[in-house]
Amino acid sequence: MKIGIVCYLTFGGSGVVATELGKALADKGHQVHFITYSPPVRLDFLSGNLFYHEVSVSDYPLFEYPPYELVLSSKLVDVVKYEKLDLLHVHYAIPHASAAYMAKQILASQGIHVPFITTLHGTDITLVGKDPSFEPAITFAINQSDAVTAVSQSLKDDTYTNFPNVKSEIKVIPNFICLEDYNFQQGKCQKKMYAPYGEKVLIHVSNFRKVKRVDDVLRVFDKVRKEVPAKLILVGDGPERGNIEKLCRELDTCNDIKSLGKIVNPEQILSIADLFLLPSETESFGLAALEAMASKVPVISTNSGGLPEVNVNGVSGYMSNVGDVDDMAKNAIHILKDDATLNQFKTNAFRQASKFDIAKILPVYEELYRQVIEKNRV
Ligand code: GMT
Repeated sequence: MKIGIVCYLTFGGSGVVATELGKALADKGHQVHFITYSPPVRLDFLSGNLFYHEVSVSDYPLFEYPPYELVLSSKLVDVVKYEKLDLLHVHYAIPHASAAYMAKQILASQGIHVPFITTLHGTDITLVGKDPSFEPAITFAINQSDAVTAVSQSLKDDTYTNFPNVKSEIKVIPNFICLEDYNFQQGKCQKKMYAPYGEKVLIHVSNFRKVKRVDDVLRVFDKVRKEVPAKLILVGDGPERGNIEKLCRELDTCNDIKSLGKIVNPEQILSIADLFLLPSETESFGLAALEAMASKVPVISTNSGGLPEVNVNGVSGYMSNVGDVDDMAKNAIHILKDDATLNQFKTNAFRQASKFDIAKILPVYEELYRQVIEKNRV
């Protein structure tokens, strides 16, 4: 198949899922064309089957807000036509689904019929998309999609709740990891750099937005280190960074925290961690938690959104109510305080992650692509 993928190029989240999916499809012999405004961060190579098409946005001074959606539509028309794509798969509804719809209409007016699939990822539905100013456009674009997928059952339910006029059937296809990529031996020397006296290593990876509640990460860590010698590694960057630096001074924890900033492939640093903290307000799925589990790192998370579909309470980690830092700290201490318990949770976390191996999820996408292309032919 010849597939066009539209996504954001961001660290974490939808951009990573889209890129890893594209790479895996190319590996299986499909031709994959990424159509974005800059190369996606995890698109670290372009094999014979992988292509990248840049969407250039005009900075004409009249445009206070450059019309990205229009240039994206035009680029989609161009790529579909000249690369003879069978299908477009857009990740994150805003504005990718409406751009794909417009491209589809323009192409239809020229006698070219290309279907598009929209994958809903989370904040496009639960935060940004909930804004009433987006509602009619998102509802329309979802309803016009030839197929719609959501990364969890929770996100599917949220879509029908937040967008009551969405009539499309939404298929749940969970996020995935390539388990083989996480086969790092724990680097003892590297671990010693962060935890020289054998302290336990806690880790948090996110885009440091408010929804991630990174302040709770620090509060949990502060309680844990009073019971178990521990260090905290923060990976990622974003708007909350300044507040977090202030809070670590207030809590007097800065000496035990290392901030590494953005890391394209977190597998290596995850491999030296003992526990992952994800106290988010909401997560449609929690790909960062799954990546941790694939690295044999148990997860302390909240129980909101799709997290219970990923983290199994008492097995791969624990879940608490949003903001309940006492409960999170209590659970973290339980996991960390003796090595036998920690090793059991590590084994369980990996076993749970293996249910989301790409080898299981990729065929589901391929089958959906085939069905949509077939339906478009008749
Ligand atoms: O908030 C983020 O991490 C980014 C966002 C995105 O769409 O790029 O992430 C959402 O999509 C991820 C991939 O499907 C999910 O794993 C995240 O849970 C989800 N984030 C939220 O729902 C807050």
